Amino acid sequence: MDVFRQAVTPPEVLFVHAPYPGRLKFRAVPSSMFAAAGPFVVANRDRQATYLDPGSPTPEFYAHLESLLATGRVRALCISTSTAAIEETARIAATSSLLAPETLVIVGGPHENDIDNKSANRLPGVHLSIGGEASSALRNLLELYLSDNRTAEEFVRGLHPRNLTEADTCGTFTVASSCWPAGVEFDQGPSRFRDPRPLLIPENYPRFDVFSSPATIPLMVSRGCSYGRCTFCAEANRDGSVIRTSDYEWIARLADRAPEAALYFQDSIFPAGNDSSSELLPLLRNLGREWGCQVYLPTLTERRIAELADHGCTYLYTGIESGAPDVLEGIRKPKVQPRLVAERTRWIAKKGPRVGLSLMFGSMSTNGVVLENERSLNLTRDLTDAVRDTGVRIAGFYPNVQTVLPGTQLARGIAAAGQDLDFYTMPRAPIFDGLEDGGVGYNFLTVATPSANELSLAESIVATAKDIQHLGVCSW
Ligand code: B12
Repeated sequence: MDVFRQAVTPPEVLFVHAPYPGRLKFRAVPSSMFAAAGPFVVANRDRQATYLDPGSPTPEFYAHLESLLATGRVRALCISTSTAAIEETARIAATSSLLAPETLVIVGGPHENDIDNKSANRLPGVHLSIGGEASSALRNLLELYLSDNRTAEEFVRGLHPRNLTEADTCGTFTVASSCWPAGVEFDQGPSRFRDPRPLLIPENYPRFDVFSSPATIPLMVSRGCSYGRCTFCAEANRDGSVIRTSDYEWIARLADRAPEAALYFQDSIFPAGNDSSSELLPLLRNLGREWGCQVYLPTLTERRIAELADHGCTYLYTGIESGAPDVLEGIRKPKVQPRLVAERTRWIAKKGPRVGLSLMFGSMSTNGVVLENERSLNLTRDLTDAVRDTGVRIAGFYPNVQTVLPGTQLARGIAAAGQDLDFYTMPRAPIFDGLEDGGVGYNFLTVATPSANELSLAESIVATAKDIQHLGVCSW
């Protein structure tokens, strides 16, 4: 595990985690970018590669970026972006082509994974974009480019898809080039880099205030989502689920790097199963740290809760979304019924871990019809009261507004219903700025011109969210 350092002086290869243009509630470690950069950075220790993770698109960030690019010393700029940050990505790429036209600009990350219309074909100044299991392709592209004397423009014009298969790439990924009409898909066999252990770690870990520890190490032991049916999430469409079955020893080494840190497993659903019980949990208990993970309530039995708590788990995070059965049905999470949520939180209450509960307001059916109404809002309020009545220790309720993301059933359904969503312009609904996943992107107010009813529903959502949130939000 190498330390990945933040950029102070201009590096040869600069990684940037594109900033979120709303009020970002969680900062953490930009783990997508760390995963993408790992193979290149570790195999090229003699080359200078550093990163920027500004969090928000502040003037200071852009001034720093400009000062690095203007030196002409940055040969490649690699941007990791979510869909929410896509306009900032466009700005970063445009800044680079203005100040450093010879710099190669590559884009990747969650947006590129899920979008059909690839970034290199849409954003001026982006030479290449890579989606999917991108890290080996990124390493090879960077190595090819850095060992070449041509400018970025010449390199990209001379690049042919077959150059990528000649190199030592692995995994399933897409590459799009500003010089090719569309993205090309590659399946280079099993990826060596699907192993969730990190190759790179940050200089410092942030604090996550659901834990009393001064720092928290975010990590994953699986890829993909084992439930994978929610209409609003694209994770099911990715790699499926891979679990390290026999080797968790790296977690102890990772924990040694930050002796006071808690551990937070940010897997979509923390994996259960024999190797988790016989290997991972004992290892975590032996570490003696606070730790937490994300769970899916319908599969969380009383025995499993006891097992997690007995092995030192102090925090469980889960999405309970709504108290209305028709909303739960419409987003394809029908099992997360209020009765089940109350039962499971009662079980958790008996064992002691704290819970973080995510709510999703303003849900739409897959053809874009708004399912939320005053009645469903009241049911959600009742649900949160029922949870409180169980006596479970609540770290926070996290209210979100449902945001349409590329690659989801929701996005496909809305497109099939005739609504054109362009995931390169992010509409704003400032009324939702205070929510977790809030004012940026397509939601029921921004997919089409909202009706008077929808505007008043938005106000009721904000009022309900404020009521529920009274316990305060914890943050990284
Ligand atoms: C940890 C996490 C965070 C962290 C770190 C962000 C990050 N992406 O690194 C924090 C807390 C900051 C965060 C914030 C947000 N997040 Co988040 N987050 C995650 C989470 C749980 C894990 C990410 C991860 O490490 N995955 C594992 C790695 C290995 O996979 P990967 O991310 O796909 O990365 C691979 C490729 O994308 C590629 N790649 C990544 N970067 C780059 C860069 C280049 C140049 C290249 C070529 C390739 C490349 O290589 C990697 C290895 O193959 C994912 C869900 C998930 N399970 O993935 C959501 C997820 C990425 N987040 C999501 C969202 C919506 C957000 C927020 C908008 C929420 C909000 N409103 O605040 C913000 C956006 C912040 C921002 N600046 O844009 C969505 C993104 C969907 C989308 N299409 O954009 C996801 C997918 C959750 C979901 N299913 O909805 N998040």
